[in-house]
Amino acid sequence: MFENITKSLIGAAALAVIGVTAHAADWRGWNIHVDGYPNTVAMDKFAELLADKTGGEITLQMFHGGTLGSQPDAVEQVRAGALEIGNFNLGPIGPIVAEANVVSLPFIFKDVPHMFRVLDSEGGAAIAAGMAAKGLTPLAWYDAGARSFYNGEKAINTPADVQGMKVRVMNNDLFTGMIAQLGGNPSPMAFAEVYQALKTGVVDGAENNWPSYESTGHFEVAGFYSLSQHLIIPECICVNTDAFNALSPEMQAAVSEAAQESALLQRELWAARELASREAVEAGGVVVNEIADKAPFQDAMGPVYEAYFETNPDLRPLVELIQATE
Ligand code: BDP
Repeated sequence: MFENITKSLIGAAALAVIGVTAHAADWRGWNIHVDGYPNTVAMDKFAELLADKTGGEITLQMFHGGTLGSQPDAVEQVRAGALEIGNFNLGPIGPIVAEANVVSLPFIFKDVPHMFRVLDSEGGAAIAAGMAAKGLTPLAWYDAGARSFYNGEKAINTPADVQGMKVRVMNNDLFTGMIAQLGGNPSPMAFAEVYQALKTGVVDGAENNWPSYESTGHFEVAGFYSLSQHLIIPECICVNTDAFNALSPEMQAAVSEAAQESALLQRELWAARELASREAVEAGGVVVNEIADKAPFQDAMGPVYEAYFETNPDLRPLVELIQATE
């Protein structure tokens, strides 16, 4: 028996040694969303494709539901290499990467196809380079639709309706500025805390896309959804820059390919989930309000843009490039 144990220990040690040499990496990944959410399914697919395309040399263990911490914390963990992979919204990355913050300027994109055209061109390359330089290399872009306002009290039709309202936003000065310009009181808060905050009246409202409004149950406690569509922000599969740069060119190509394929799947799932989530919340009694004239919301954003240009004078051409992109 002792001999058997010794043998198997030696076997395990030998395997471990082989494992170290055969394995390029064992990665860990962060995602904030619940099971069945498009991003969750697509990140699991990414893990599967990664193993396939690298012949098992790179494995990825995904941690969903934000179990490894809030998004701003996870962004720092990936930058520091404590985690290798994250599915991040570019909103919370903006405070770290000035170039990436352009996508968080309210109403910068006409619609989601416009956003992807920008990401696939020179503008996207500038954003990606800025991110890589700060430790977050984007491998592919996910769709996160458009974000709109919701609350438990009333439909929002004009900026005056936001007056005095306490509105939860993601962590980014552009978003606090946006709410302040509409006359509301911005409240930056972690995603996981928003449900309770809405329920207990710590905040009056929040803003998000259809799938997150539905999957979090926010619609149960904030039943007026008004289609302001003020933010269209992409998401990334991001990898720690050093971990990616340490790979051979072949491995890097395999990782990128896996991410691209995952993104194609995510975008397909996203389109279906947007419709399904809207239907589900409507069936749950949500009042959906189309805003007839969004111009007053857009016009109110002048000072948000000016503040951005003041801090980042060199990024004005990038903003203009995006606005000029058809
Ligand atoms: C969702 C994003 C997620 C954000 C969340 C939020 O997919 O990354 O953390 O919004 O509002 O739409 O915090």
